[in-house]
Amino acid sequence: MPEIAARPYAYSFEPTTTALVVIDMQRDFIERGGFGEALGNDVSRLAAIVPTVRDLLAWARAHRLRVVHTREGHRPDLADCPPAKRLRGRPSLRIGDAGPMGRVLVDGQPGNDIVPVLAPRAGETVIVKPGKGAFYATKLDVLLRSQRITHLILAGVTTEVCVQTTMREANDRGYDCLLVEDATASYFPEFKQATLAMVHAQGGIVGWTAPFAAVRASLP
Ligand code: C5J
Repeated sequence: MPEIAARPYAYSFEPTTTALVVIDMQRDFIERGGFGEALGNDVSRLAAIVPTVRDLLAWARAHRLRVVHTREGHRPDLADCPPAKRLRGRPSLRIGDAGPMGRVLVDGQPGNDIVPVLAPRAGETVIVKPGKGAFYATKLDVLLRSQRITHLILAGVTTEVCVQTTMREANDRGYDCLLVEDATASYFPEFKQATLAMVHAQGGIVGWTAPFAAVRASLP
């Protein structure tokens, strides 16, 4: 069985039962003028991982791993966006408001699209999720189980919010999860580092982490 040189120890996986899950690499978080910037963040930190995520996708496709993309997106009527989410803070744009890339975090709007270079291909799964975790209020678990997926390799943004939440949800559901260290980013570098440490502390309490080079080396 292939092995990835990971922290806290080697991660074994079978390509036929492993999916790459790319979290929320959407324009709203990564491009200027979107929700990420409206919250006061420097989006260049997130844009910096796009080439690595592109290479990770190419690796997964070449080795026929299943590929899942997620987008954080709400219904146009915002019925799936509770006030506890919409009304927090004092951003210049709230979820559902019209911005330079259409309505913020609304499914079907230009800003909700995945950045073009990482666009899903035919046959890949796209999960539109109203929460931070990709398992909450979606069919992700059913889809993965019907495809006999037991292992998840995760990438995307932001490390400590939607990526970490998804990884914890997945681990509680019995999936063995590995987070690709240089294919995930946060607006706060210290939060990213803390999240990586939290994942692989205590013998891998949430899962494993490894750089993309180690992932690629496991299946040349
Ligand atoms: C956030 C995400 N940060 N994809 N979403 O609100 O992490």
